[in-house]
Amino acid sequence: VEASVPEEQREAWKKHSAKEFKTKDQFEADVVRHIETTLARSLFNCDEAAAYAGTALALRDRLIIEWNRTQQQQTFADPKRVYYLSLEFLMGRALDNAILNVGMKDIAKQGLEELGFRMEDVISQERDAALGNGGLGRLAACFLDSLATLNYPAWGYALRYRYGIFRQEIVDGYQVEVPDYWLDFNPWEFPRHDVTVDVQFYGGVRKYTDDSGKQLSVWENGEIVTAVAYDAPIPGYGTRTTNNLRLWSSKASHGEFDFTKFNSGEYEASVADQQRAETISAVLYPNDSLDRGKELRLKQQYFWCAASLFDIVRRFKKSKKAWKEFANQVAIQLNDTHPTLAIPELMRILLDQESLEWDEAWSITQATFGYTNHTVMPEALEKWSVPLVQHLLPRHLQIIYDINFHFLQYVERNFPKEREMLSRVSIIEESEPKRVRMAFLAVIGSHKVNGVAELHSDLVRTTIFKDFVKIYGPDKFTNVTNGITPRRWLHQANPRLSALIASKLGGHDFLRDLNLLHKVEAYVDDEEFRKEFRAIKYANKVRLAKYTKEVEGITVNPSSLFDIQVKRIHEYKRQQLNIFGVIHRYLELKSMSPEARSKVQPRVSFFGGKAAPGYWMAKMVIHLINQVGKVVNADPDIGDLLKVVFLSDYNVSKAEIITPASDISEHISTAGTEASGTSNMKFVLNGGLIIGTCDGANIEITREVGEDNIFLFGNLAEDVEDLRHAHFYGDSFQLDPSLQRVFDTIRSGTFGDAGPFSGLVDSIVDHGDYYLVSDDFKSYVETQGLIDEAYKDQEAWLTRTITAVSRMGFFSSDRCIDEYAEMIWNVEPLPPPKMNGA
Ligand code: NBG
Repeated sequence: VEASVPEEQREAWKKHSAKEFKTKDQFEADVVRHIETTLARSLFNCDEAAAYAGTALALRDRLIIEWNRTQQQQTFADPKRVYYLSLEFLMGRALDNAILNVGMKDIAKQGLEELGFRMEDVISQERDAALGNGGLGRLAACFLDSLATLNYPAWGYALRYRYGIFRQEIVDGYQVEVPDYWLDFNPWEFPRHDVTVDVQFYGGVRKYTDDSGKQLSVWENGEIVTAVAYDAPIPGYGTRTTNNLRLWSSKASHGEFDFTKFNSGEYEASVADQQRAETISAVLYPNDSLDRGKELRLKQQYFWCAASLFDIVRRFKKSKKAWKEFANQVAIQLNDTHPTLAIPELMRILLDQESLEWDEAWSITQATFGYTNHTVMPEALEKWSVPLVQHLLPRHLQIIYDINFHFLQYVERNFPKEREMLSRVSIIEESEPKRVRMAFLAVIGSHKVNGVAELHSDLVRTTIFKDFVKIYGPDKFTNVTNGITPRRWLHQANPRLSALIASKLGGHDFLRDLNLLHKVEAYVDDEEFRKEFRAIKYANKVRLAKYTKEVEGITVNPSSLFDIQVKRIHEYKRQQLNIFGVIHRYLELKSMSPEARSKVQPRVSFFGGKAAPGYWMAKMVIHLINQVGKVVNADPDIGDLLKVVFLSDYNVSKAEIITPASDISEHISTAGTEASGTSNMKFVLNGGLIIGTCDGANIEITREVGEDNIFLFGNLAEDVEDLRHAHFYGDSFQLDPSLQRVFDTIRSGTFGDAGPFSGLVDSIVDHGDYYLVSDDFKSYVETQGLIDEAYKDQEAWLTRTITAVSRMGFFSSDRCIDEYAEMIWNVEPLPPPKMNGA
């Protein structure tokens, strides 16, 4: 690697090279310098926002030093790197995490105090980087944290959406979407105006013969949009390794506006191109587990894949290695099917630009990619219409057809007696119009395919990719159960619990090796430990109660049982089952004698989550929750016995307040529909128990914590198909009387105009109850009853929660990353960079 500064001048560079703050004084000096110079403010006009900005910039300086060194180190060592392609990274706030990961928590806290600010207030000034919908995007964020912490040379690639996921406001009990202007101030990104890639759309394909007589194709005469890189540092915990997240932003290829058009008076046309180009990276599609097949979305996917692959190939080519080395240097993980176009794009580069033969290009491609599937639900599996792909990406469509041709030939040769299999596994669905099945393309173009929890991976093998298991053999398909980073989801969200554990385990090593938590079990009978554990849970509930009062205006009693369901609103996640259960509870309370009521366990039912803007049913669930809350919370008969709270605008930073405050959290999807879930792990790790179905990672959580420490209910995945069938073809559809009573109450107008709720009720009563709410209602309600009883024995409850926490070591995302590294990527950690004087 060549240095740009000659040997003789390097001394001066070394002498003045940027230094990181080490002491409280130096930290304060950096904060004040940034406030006074970078922000042009002073101690006379420094509000909390300015204090946040100054602190963030001081921390950022430190991160940059480590980041530069890490990148230099990686360039010199040139190890195999991992590239994690994800359209979503739900990062949340960065400052708190950065302070923690560089080990400066105490210094920053004291330093800020000396400057007149409270750390919590400063931290809460930051806007979430909300570049994701839900679990899939948050998983990607946890993975980045683990990759850096474990010193893997890894980059994330995504889009720099100008607007993150919308902000949710609740108006008259309905969800209203408001734009999220998260980029107004973002100190965590670095525009790299020198790192750009021109990406082509439309145009046509020309065939030609080169000098050696070889037939080649070239894609040309398309429209060019430029991708500009924005980089964000990702610090590992307790290590100098600071990895990179590269976000692409789109702009017109000819710059701000077209002067020729401007000069000839076409003012609007001159900026129109710019606007059209910028639209590509403008918005994150707010659909969770639903494919809408929109052209702009396909544009986004290709824009991001093309820019990222160009960048990856450019980096590889610098090393001057032969192409056959590519897959020894590069592992690309496809986070769901969103980046599947990277497969034909790599083929295009290898065939059309590097003139490789098909077979060699294909074996490099397959060896490079791994694909993670995150759902088996048909409505979420992406399929792009062939005419759309033809129009936007004509060369890629040819390549996809060629891939399919080779693949089907292989299948035909190996399974000559199974001709019907050909149409089942073809990448092209013979529909009207024809469609490209992206999941099939991802399977065919990757060397490994994984699901995200054991049950899910089994379903992947036995349902959607059954034929492919037969074709490729079982080894291509594997499982990596999801995990969460304990840095954010224990230490940051629940500092007091983290401190308590550290006090017993002799330090914070468990944050790097979560299996050490098993040692906590030895304290399950230790009175002093129990007392503090209980006090922490109570304090976290008080914190959520305070938040609920301040933000939602609802008073809740922190001594009540806190029952929480926060996640995207979706019929398969069954918030409707929960709210019907709440209505049932309300009706039971109303019909009780005062004497009976006095024995009831008081409870607060918290809900939170966004509905996709076009998802009517999900929006009506939100409305019903709010309407029920209005009635129940104001009912003088009920008082503290039941409160219903909808926490608006659920996001990562709110999850950090909500998660540690649960007694019970709900993970109650129809069996077989929730691939894994990750919030289930977060709640248990923070000392809450679960009510859940036998679905996703709930099953492995049960295996780890023990059946006594979780509340399972409901039908099993293997029975779902029969139950659905029976709804349609069985004798008459019998509703449980208590569910019937819930529906009668809704229809009677008890919770306001029943009109909006008719769809919800009808989907169960008249339209086959696809999500089996009626089948699971009774066991759900009974299990909630068991929870009420169990909670009354506070000592036994405490024992269960402590035991469960101590057994959660398996669910660290560090474990996931080591599994991916070994089974799928074949990459090794690289020792962290050495720092000046370190
Ligand atoms: C989601 C699943 C969750 C899972 C996350 C992360 C999609 C398509 N899938 O159950 O619904 O935890 O992925 O794997 O968003």
